[in-house]
Amino acid sequence: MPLKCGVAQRLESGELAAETGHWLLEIVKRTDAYRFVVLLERWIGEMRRILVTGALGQIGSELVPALRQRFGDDRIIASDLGMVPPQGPPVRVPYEHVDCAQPHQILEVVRRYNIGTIYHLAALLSAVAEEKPQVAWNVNIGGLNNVLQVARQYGCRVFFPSSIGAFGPSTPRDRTPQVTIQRPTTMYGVTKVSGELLCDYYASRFGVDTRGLRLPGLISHVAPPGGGTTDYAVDIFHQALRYKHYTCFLGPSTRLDMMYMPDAIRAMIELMVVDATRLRHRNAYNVAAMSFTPSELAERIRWHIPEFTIDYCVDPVRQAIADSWPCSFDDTAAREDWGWSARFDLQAMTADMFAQLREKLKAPKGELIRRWRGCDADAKTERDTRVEAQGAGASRQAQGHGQHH
Ligand code: NAD
Ligand code: AKB
Repeated sequence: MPLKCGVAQRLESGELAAETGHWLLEIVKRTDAYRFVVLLERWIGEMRRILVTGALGQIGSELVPALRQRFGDDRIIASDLGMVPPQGPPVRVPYEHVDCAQPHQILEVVRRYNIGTIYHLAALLSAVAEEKPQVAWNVNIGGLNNVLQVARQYGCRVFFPSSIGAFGPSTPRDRTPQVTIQRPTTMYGVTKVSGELLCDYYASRFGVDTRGLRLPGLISHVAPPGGGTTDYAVDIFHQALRYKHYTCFLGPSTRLDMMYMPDAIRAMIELMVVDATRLRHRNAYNVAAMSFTPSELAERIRWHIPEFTIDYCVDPVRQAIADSWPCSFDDTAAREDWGWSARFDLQAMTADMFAQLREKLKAPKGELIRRWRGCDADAKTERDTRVEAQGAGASRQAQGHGQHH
């Protein structure tokens, strides 16, 4: 049975007052005993393992190796819908099947591995969520609620990835402030705002250490995106290398906030290790890196592939989603509170994407897939099966919609 944490937080939130009596709480808080509890708890927390849900997705495929590098292989438990653990040489990450819609599965893994921190990535992205709003609600909010319940019970810290999708058409679109109007018009956005609020609620009501980021669209070369509105900014690189041409499903002047994956991964880990007293906003911090339109990205791609061409076949569903999202974030709060600063702008990201993808094209196929997944080839097959099971096949349908016209 793992040692139950969260004593300091439960003291802070007043939850323990009922159990201990207010007079005892006051004595503890006024003496070194309180400081001791906080330090002991931090130490215990650092010893406990880290669970990543939705670990086979675009973010998880890079977050898991980054966490492994920082905290050690055996401290990171990857989980996703796939039943089969990643195979192949070498299996360095423990892997578990965890469907976040099933509370007992989360509970069992948290208990068995003595989990102290959960990076909760499992979700349906914007385009898929619009195709399957009911499933999206169940996974994005039901799953988060289950994770928070277990976190409360076992004193786990929780990372929640919100998104530019948490905003809507009535939000200021340029330099979107940290605190502003949040009236999204998509199911994805509804689940992201609700998720931010739910995490805040668990922090203030039950003392769960929840933290979150509002991530822009992410560009990466390790794993493919999972069915979002910003996926074009990844697809375009692959098509540029293969065909020197891309048909974009968003219009040429659709400006969106974007970020390169290495910056996003660093932001997640930095936020989770910073001293909680520095955080004025928990759920969730705006983080920004770059902002561009498809035609500006195409222009930058021509620096590397001069003959590259782009045309447009707008997908009305994803265009409407993009038109309701911010063009750029104001991330002053993240900079001030925990020293956030992006390292990749459009120029640096484009150069690195081409360097990485060209390197991969040289690699033998098996090696390529292994690197692409960050662990092994079988995981990809497994993920594909699972994505279809989730109804995320709609993602591919949505992705293909614009590209094959
Ligand atoms: P993804 O679609 O690539 O991966 C999500 C993973 O969750 C998949 O591997 C899927 O199998 C898994 N999953 C789905 N339902 C599940 C369930 N019931 N139980 C367990 N696992 C389940 O998504 P991603 O891009 O890696 O995004 C991860 C998180 O970050 C999501 O919450 C997303 O909203 C958020 N986010 C992503 C971006 C981005 O551009 N990628 C931007 C902002 C926020
Ligand atoms: C999506 O487009 O759905 C995601 C996101 C920005 O949240 N990439």
